[in-house]
Amino acid sequence: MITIYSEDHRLHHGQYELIAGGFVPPFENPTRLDIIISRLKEKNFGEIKPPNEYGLDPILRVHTEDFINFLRTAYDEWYELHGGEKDAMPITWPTRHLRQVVPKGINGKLGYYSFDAATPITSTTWQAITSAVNVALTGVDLIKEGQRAVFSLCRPPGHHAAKDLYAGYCFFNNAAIATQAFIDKGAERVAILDIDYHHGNGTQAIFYDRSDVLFVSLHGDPDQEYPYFLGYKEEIGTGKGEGFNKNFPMPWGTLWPVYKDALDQGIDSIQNFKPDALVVSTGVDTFEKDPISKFKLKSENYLEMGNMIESLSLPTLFVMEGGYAVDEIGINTVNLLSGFEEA
Ligand code: Q9C
Ligand code: ZN
Repeated sequence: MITIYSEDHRLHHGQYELIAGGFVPPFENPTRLDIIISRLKEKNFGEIKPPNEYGLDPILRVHTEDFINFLRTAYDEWYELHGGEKDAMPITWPTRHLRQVVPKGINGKLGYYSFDAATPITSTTWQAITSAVNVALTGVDLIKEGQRAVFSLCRPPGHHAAKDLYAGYCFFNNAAIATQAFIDKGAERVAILDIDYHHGNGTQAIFYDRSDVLFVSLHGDPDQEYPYFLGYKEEIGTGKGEGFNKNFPMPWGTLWPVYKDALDQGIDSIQNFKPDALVVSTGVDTFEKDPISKFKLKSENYLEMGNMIESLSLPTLFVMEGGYAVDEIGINTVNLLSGFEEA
């Protein structure tokens, strides 16, 4: 399987995220991809290629122009107000009983366009997030050219980002942009299987009223787990999209047998949808030793997971999302891809 990868991911490296009442160095950091790349090489997994350049047009198919412009200029506006010592971070959000206005100043805009304080914007975040999109889109093109499967190894991740909202370490929704690109290049239907530990709230929101994209997500129950305010079972889509959104929330402590049963059901619904392509939002934060997550999957379970995904016999684009147990992130990610290849 070909991997698409750009060193530009390093340009997003925040100083802090807020977690459990304190600021700590971000769990989402460049080391994650270093470990995955070294495992891919160790296993001789396949060619590693740089991305092509696609510009902003494919991003505009998913995100709003004002949001894109905000992300492009946010750090400079922050710098003007606060100087360069700290990364740009919101601390106030337009929740209930407040207005959804776009304030002119950067502090207000950071709150308007985000929903957490885990997602710092640095002076070079923009270069990293546009390169991550290029990594995802290059995967789409390789599949259009006939590859059965491609691994788009991007960071920062994307599935928490909605059309005009960032958070959860995510800015542009790489998987959603890739999905829309498949459709714009001729696919009638595309399925997204989101196996990151956290609910893909951004991806769900982007495609919620659409019947040409089936979104299936397996994740920690939002009653307990981030992002808390989306990802419940009863969210099935709206309007024409009714029936094309499927959530499988599972409790803390979930082990492989329960997870596998949900994955079987998710795979069945993808099969019935008869898509032209599959995008896998690939998180390995379901791993038992993940430092911020509470499922209990083991390294060998990812082999079986890849095997099960392959059984759909679909052109498949793996787009990297989360996974923070850096010691095993390479083993688990490459197990997933090997399970697919060796099926
Ligand atoms: N205790 C991804 O995996 N912090 N994002 C949650 C909950 C944010 C995870 C804290 C987690 C975001 C792509
Ligand atoms: Zn996650």
